[in-house]
Amino acid sequence: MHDFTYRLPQQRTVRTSLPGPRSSALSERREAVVARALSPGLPGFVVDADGGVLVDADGNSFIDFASGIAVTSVGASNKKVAKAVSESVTHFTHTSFMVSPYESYVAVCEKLAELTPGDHPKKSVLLNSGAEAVENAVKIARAHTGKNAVVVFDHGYHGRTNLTMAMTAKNKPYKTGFGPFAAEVYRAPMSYPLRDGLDGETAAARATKMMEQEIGTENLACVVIEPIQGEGGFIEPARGFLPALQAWCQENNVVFVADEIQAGFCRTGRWFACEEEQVVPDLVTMAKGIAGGLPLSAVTGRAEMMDAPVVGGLGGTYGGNPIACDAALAAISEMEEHDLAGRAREMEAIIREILEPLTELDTVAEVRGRGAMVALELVTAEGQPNGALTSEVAAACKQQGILILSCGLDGNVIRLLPSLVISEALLREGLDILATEIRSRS
Ligand code: PLZ
Repeated sequence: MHDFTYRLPQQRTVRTSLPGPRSSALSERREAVVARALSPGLPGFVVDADGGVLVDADGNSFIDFASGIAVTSVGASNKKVAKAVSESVTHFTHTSFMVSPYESYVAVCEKLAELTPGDHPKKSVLLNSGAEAVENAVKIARAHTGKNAVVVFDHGYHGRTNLTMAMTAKNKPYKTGFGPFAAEVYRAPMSYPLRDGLDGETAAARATKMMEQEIGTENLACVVIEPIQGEGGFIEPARGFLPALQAWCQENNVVFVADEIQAGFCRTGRWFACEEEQVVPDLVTMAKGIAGGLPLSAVTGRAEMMDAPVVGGLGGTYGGNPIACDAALAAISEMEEHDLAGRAREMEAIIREILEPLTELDTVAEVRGRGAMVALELVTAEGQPNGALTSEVAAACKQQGILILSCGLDGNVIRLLPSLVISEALLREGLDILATEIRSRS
């Protein structure tokens, strides 16, 4: 795997106890003025980041296996993105595309039409956050079909706004105390091979039967699914599940929406995760990796669906901000130039080489995922979800200077989301320590 040239040393260095004195002082200030609902995971305040490292206020350098939750795929201070952003701000920071248009917005939509699956005519709308993209996909599907109901899946995650809270499966912490939630959102059974043992077609038949019996296709506007679930536990449906669902949607005038917010933009070794099984969604929601860390999201889809909302029906003050659009064009060109999808596949080989032997342990039920989106599901000796072990392993890794995130409804999945430009040495070092921490507790 080839490495890049980096601005910061690509080294793990723990100089102080964690958090160090400067970060501890910053934590005290945080506790006084930041709502307690926001509780950061890293025991350090970040002052710099590049390639595969995060540097904190005390000079500790962490291996970053989180990438700001799958955002900084091209690196957190990618040179091309930094240059595009600096140039962009010297011209104009904002106009609101709805008021005074500019070229970069159109150029991003052209790029999305080219990159997203399928060769049909496509159009896009640009927004700020993932949740906003999902909300807009639902609006578009409703306007297009004239129907109301929305189907999502067990373990799914789609955001924290009111409609997307209803679409998100996990209650605590995302929904606790925040209801009532939006109506007409239904949850279908997901394909989860480790736990249900079903092949893709059978799992899809179970889901479509539920939709027919409990909702009725005449009421159903759209099915929204993450091709590989993110927050829900990196659950990869059995092969055949997504194609069968998509075919059923097509037969029943139901809009098939792929939520590629976490899995998209080269993360899984392809531009979009649903390409793995040649699934062509009607609408795709994107965010995170799209703009090298700048807040940008998008819905791209069939032109006739995207044009269903009335003129003026979609928008927002900041959506498709010019700085974020210039950053996206730079980030996408980095992905193309360095074949970061290919690099994600090479990363998967290294991750599997180091982590797959752990499945011989009773505590590691499965290594799953694709590209640089791979996870370990940890269980007890009795095969039950082991959230306690997962938190212990993640905490031990952090103390050694590796930022690792967990996920899953049971909090028992360790997920890896390294930057797609991390050096091979750093990737291996972080994985070796993770493997040692799991072995020492099994
Ligand atoms: N759809 C598939 O993964 C965001 C959320 C972290 P926003 N995932 C990280 C947290 O605790 O808030 C996500 C996603 C999928 C939608 C979203 C929502 O994207 O940009 O966070 O709104």
